[in-house]
Amino acid sequence: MHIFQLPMSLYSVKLRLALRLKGLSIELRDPPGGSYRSDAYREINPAGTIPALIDGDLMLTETDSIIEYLEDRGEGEALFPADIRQRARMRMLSRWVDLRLEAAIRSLFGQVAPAGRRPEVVTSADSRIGASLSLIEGAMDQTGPFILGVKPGMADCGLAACLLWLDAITPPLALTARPGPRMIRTLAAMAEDPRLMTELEAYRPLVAAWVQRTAASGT
Ligand SMILES: N[C@@H](CCC(=O)N[C@@H](CS)C(=O)NCC(=O)O)C(=O)O
Repeated sequence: MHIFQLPMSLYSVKLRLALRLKGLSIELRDPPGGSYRSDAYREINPAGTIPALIDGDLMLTETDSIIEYLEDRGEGEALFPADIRQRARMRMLSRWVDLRLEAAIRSLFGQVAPAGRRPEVVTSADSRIGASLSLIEGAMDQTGPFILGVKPGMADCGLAACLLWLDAITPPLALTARPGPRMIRTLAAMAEDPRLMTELEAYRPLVAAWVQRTAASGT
């Protein structure tokens, strides 16, 4: 079994966080040709996104599908609660993180370089980020510290990756959206989890360097 992924990719770090939490060591490979845009990678994964998991003749994309496959194999630490209603909520929250929060954050990647920046795009995304953070915050476990209670799960992996990116792009774009008290509590709990911190502290400088380089560029 192996995973095609790239060090800088947000969804790749989400999967790497899940692997760390599960305690699974699966070989990580760059896509052939070094890019998800290569023809060789398209032949393996017609969707062209990373990450992708290869297990024999099984090719899986979509980070949550990969995490759920590993979960269903029953290996490593569980990233879902036992109760089926809570499991469903874990999926719902993970989709909110991906489809709302991550999408709004991603829409700002092209705005980090000052030259092409459009203030109305930044303002609109900032407001969508704020709305997504509030939506997720309102559905989080009241006592936490993680999204659905005392253990970090699939949705926490996506949230950690998104909040790291949000933190990095906030200064150059002067964003106003901020995590609320439950998410701040989650960040504090993540900072005390060596499995998460090992991955996040390796990732943070990559993102910071990209933001610094891009914000200083003329394009
Ligand atoms: N819904 C996908 C999104 C994955 C995704 O967008 N990955 C980015 C890199 S972080 C990518 O492959 N972008 C290339 C593209 O969309 O063509 C997932 O959950 O895995």
